[in-house]
Amino acid sequence: MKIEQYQIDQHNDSLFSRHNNQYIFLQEQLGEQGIHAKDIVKQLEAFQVAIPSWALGTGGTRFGRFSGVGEPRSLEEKIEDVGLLHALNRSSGSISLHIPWDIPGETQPIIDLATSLDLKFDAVNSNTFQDQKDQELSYKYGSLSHVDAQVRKQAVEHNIEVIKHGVNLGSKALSIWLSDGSCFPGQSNFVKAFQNTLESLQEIYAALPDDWKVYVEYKAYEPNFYSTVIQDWGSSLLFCQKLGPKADVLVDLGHHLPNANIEQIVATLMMEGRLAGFHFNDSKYGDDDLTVGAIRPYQLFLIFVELIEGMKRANRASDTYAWMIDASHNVKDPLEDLLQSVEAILIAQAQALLVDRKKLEQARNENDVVLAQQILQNAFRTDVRPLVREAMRLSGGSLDPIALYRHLGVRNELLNERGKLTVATGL
Ligand code: RM4
Ligand code: MN
Ligand code: MN
Repeated sequence: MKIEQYQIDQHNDSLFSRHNNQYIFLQEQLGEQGIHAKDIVKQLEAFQVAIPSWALGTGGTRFGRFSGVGEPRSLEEKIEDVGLLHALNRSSGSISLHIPWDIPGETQPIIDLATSLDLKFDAVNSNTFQDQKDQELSYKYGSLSHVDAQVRKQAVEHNIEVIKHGVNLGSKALSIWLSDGSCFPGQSNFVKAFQNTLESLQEIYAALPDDWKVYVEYKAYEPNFYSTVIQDWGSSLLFCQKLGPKADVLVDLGHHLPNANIEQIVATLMMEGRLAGFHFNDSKYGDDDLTVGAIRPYQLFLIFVELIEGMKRANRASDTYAWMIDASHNVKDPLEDLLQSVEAILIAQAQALLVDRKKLEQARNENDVVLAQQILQNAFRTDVRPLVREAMRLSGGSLDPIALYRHLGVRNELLNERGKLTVATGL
């Protein structure tokens, strides 16, 4: 299924006058504070968030999986789904593949399909957290950190294979998340596990093309529950520093211990120029992979305050970082969920762009704690949705993506095309 531009335009026509009133009102209000709504809209228009191929279907939990309907059955259908999202919001212009879940058959038709939908290929992800059919050695006790050099070799070769797939598609980065670690005290030698991992990563690093990067993702726990080899941003940064300038730290919002100050982590990584980008999601307890902004929108806003500050300081454009959603859906339609996530990211960004940096710095220097808090909360409490809608409208997207998705009966169409019991994920 494809959404045609005239369908978007027609729907927008019916919503325009209401939207425009709201937008003009906000533009005036912001103008009084010396903020140009149009500048913010421009920045929102430019912001693109990659969609992970594994989030296009229902994920499930370790207790079960309740299948959605009309889920994509192939890589082609996954790309088509991202095409639907991008047509609706014009902010989801790339797809991130997970190998071997998404091994492309013939490359050119895949590239042609993506190009026809205005999509690019984001970072490619390797997978050594599962054993694949016909795989010689098992990753039950680890992969890049394994005590057996043969297992490490197999895992390194897999990563190099993933780079090759990425090169063929035009990706520019390999994203590595290691599940390696231990479940019980005594099981693993921390130092040896680190050193084995470093050696393995060095071999992978050596296989990166010149214009490629490797993103090193950390995670505090799960599926290992006592220790994780790359447990936190510090370990990840340490690996990256030892590897070289092509390695940067990837922050997944759900990969911290409870109540970690993620915005401070972001500030520090950006100060060091070692932030690769993000896996956006939200969580109440752990790696819940919930819709972005569903639980802690203020935290998301504070993260964007640091991101914007850091990008300005480094004089780097937003498209030089890797922005991706990493979510899993159990009870929502995955496409609706992803639309909500992208919107939440743009809202947080728009709010953060409202922060008066000069005044904030002055309040800090004068130890005016009350004013500093007020400056942030004034921005956070502004309803910036008209700015986000305007950005989507101007770039050819929908003023209300979820309403249009429902109005067009997209899921029902997909059900008719693909059937009821389809499975998109490799988990
Ligand atoms: C992990 C991690 C990785 C993702 C897998 C599926 O928890 O977030 O980024 O590739 O899940
Ligand atoms: Mn992740
Ligand atoms: Mn995760």
